[in-house]
Amino acid sequence: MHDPNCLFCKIIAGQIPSKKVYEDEEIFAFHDIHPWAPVHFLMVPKLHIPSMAQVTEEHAGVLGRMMALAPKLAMEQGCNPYPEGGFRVVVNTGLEGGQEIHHLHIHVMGGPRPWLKG
Ligand code: DGP
Repeated sequence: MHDPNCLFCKIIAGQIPSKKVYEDEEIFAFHDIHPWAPVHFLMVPKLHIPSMAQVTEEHAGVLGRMMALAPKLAMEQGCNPYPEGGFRVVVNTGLEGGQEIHHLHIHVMGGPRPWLKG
């Protein structure tokens, strides 16, 4: 289901360009336009779900697949292996949760941070 007014639906449809990281029948991943970390990409369900607040049991499959895929994509994008390396997974939800784009997305952020080395 596509929301014609949704920025991320337009990115999924290719109507707005993005740097694609991954795509399958249910999931799209692309680089964040304002990265907060050396590696920062977003994973979205192709289904337009506005936020985590609307998630129900019927979405468990796709959300589970997104979480299972995140480590593989993080490594492919340049995150270092656990435990010295790693990444953060963040889902901002609603105004008070810092959400700006109302299409559910997982931020995956990590990568080499020289200031952490002792
Ligand atoms: P959030 O605050 O959780 O809703 O984060 C939205 C993120 O989406 C933010 O980090 C910047 C990113 N973003 C906004 N517009 C675009 C865009 O047009 N293209 C890409 N690639 N990312 C975008």
